[in-house]
Amino acid sequence: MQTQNWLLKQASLKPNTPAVITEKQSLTFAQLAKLAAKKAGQIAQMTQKRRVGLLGDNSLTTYVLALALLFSKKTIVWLNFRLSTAELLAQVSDSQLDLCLVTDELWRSEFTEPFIPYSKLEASKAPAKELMETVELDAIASIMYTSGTTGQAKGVLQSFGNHFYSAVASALNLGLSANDQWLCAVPLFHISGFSILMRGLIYGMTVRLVKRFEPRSVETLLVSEPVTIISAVPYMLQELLKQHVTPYNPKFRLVLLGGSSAPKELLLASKKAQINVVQCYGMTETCSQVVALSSEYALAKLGSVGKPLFTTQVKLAPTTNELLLKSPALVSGYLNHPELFAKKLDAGWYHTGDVAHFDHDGFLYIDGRLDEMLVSGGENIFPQEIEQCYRKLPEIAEIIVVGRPDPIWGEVPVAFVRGQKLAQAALRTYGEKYLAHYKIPKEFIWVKDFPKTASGKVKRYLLKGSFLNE
Ligand code: S0N
Ligand code: MG
Ligand code: MG
Repeated sequence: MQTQNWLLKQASLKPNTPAVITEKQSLTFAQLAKLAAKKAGQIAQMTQKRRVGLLGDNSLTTYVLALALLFSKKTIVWLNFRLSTAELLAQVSDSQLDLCLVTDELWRSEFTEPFIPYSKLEASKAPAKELMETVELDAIASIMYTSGTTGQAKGVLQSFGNHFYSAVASALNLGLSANDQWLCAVPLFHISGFSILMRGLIYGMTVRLVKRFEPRSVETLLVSEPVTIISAVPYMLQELLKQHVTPYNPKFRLVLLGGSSAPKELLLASKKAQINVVQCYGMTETCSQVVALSSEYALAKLGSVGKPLFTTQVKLAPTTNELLLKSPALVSGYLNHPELFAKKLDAGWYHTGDVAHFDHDGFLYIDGRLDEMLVSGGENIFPQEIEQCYRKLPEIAEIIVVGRPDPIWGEVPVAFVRGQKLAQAALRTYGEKYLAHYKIPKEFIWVKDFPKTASGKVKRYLLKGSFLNE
């Protein structure tokens, strides 16, 4: 199935409407289409391949490059700039990139081909390339990597159709007005951020883009600009609340809060500050939210993530209570690993790995995970990945990583280790070579032995539970 090119469509319907506003610049849909065509020409001169990597911050250039790729028959491979170079190289290799565009400010001395700084692309004199007239809904628009229990990151294949249905479901849920303006302070390389770009195109809505999340400048924008919605993870809302004094602008409607479970105190504090919060639940594999709690129920159903959006079906697996879902926004697979995705599907029902329950009114509550995943500041962390990395050290005989509750990040990884004692700093330095900063255990705790089951499996819950008595 085809639709018209969303960017060209908005450029013809609303040529003079601001499509994206940054701290320094504002571009209409018509201007954005023209710039995207210019970048598409420059990119075409550098690679024939379908997949192109983007390692960018939330700058206007990243935004334009994303559109150039989307609408010139390329697939964006989004890369997280907080990852280590080793992790990035593994993703570049998995997606077989021969071009990966990097914001100059994020350039690392160890980068060689296929990494190219934005400035080098900009210097190219290639002619503009006409953007595609139509988009195939089944075509892969973007790839985002997620880790898992295997310790190996997998590229999630997000189609245009997945993004389209996701945007439509969000609009049906949150309502949409001609005045809406969505503030994007979440990273474009996560679906929380990229889905805002997609919604902007599909709704013809202005997106206000901020380069990095700085609580003070975001607060200023919420107060003084006609922003109506902001997407946030709990860490961000908490930081915003810390210095919230002036009411947000009168058009402000809501904070769309997702990425992990939200502490009840945070929801109560938001209510007290008269900030409307819509809690939501979604993942990279569902191209953003698939379940959401409308703000009228925010207090009555405190802690619930709400009800499935219009196009989503959910149910619980018998005995495990794992949340299963179906949605047209659910992706069709992982790059190079169809078998890993197939394992998560059962008669079309996707196994989320989240354990959940419904209350008598049909509201959904997430109770935990079936696997060991933890979430730090909106970043998913799989202990197995960290354990595999540290197990390579000859001094470490056994290591188990668990999440410890943290007042700032929600949870942080902490390691229990058996073996020859090493300095905390040396262990951190070792980890930095291989892992993103936020994955490196905040503390290494030396133990003589691990609590184990009769079959020799470590009782992780006991290690996790040890933090509760602190
Ligand atoms: C929270 C963020 C912004 C924090 O980053 P910040 O402040 O820019 O940090 P830096 O200045 O780079 O570094 C300062 C120190 O902090 C450490 N650090 C940074 N991030 C983390 C982290 N996550 N955990 C622990 N530590 C962190 C740095 O290492 C540095 O340390 P020192 O000082 O020691 O050097 C940033 O982490 C961030 O952007 N997080 C959000 C990511 C996100 O968006 N996650 C959501 C992913 N999920 C989804 O996309 C699916 C759900 C979804 O779609 C959704 C989610 C939310 C809202 C809406 C939706 C939707 O459905 O639409
Ligand atoms: Mg910062
Ligand atoms: Mg070892």
